[in-house]
Amino acid sequence: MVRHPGPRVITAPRLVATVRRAGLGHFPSRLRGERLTSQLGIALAVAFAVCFGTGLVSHLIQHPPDWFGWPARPVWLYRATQGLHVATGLATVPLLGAKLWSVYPALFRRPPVPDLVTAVERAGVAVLVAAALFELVTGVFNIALWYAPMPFFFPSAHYWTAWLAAGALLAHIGVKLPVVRRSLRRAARPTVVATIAPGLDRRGLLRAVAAASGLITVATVGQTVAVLTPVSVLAPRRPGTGPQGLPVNRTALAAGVTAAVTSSAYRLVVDGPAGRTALTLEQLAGWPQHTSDLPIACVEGWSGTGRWTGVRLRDLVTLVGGDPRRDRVLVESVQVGGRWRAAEVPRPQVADPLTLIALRLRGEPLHPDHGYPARLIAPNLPGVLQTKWVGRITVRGAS
Ligand SMILES: Nc1nc2c(c(=O)[nH]1)N[C@H]1C(S)=C(S)[C@@H](COP(=O)(O)O)O[C@H]1N2
Ligand SMILES: [Mo]
Repeated sequence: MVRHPGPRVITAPRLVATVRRAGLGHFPSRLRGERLTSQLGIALAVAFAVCFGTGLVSHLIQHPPDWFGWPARPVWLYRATQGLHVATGLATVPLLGAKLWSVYPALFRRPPVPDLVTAVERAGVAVLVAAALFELVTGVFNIALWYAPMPFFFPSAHYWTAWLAAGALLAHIGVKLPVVRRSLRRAARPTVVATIAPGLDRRGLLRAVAAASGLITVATVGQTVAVLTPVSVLAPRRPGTGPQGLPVNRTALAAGVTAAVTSSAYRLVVDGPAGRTALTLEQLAGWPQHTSDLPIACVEGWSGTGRWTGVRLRDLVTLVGGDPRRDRVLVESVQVGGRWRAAEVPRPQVADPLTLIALRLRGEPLHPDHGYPARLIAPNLPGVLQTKWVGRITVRGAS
């Protein structure tokens, strides 16, 4: 018969001796242990997997390889995946902090590197920690639109470091799986420390970490979940704020387009297999107008729905002899230079009746910062592909 071990009573001298033997003199917390580290590790692995998967989706939509297709419906899918990406990333901050706290005394173990295998494993952990911190910090900088501390192109650095973190994480899980299994199988053995006033226990710590993650989520997720907007005090961008009730990342002033879009010489040039046409605003407004309720969902995690009215993109494609179901369509801004001045619209979105070259938002002409006089709005696309201040549409036969 297996006897359940009773509570282990540790008297003061014994505790001191144990601590000395373990070389943990400066790290007296009783909370640390394999079980705590394992539980935090599992939570982190789940959060990381969700964050990695949703981030990968966002990357693939923006840089689609041949095998990748992204549907136009449901219209809110990208809003959900990217909201989740940013929310899980932010919720990970306290988890990662607690995990690092739970294991950092190992850095002071003597001898520091007992053997080659341990050395390799530690190097992997160092890569994992550095990559994870890099992802969190750069992600937060990007949400804050603070690019000064990032002397690199954020999306590329964030993307490639994610692969580094994923590889290091898989290796780490491979190494630690037996420890995790062992520590979770064994029933927690209650430890009573006679001389130290009982403070926070392991469960309490886990609850505190969960509460911190929850608090961060509630304080930020209102940037995309409208009902939580009032309590999301840390959300940098919120639906309902900004001109015509939608946030703005790049203003017309910042993009340097004001003169071009207010000029009477403005034309929307549509170029396709059957030739080229240049439409005035009046001509565009004379076309059949359609209305779509669609969100702008930024890679930064914020999103908001607008009621957009304008001309169907597929009608313009047909106008110049293109096939909306097969051709490739490039939508360009009048902007000179700038990262997001042009985007190729994925095929499902080109053909979708909801996809518009929008002229109006909530019944009014577009605000200059929302892309006056015309912008692309399409279902289930990242904001970066929803080109504002559109000046040219190019339709190329499917290659
Ligand atoms: N021409 C142009 N279009 C652009 C951008 C830009 O910098 N230039 N920014 C994009 C980004 S990152 C987002 S999230 C959406 C935001 O649209 P909004 O400002 O109308 O909310 O516009 C997109 N369209
Ligand atoms: Mo964006």
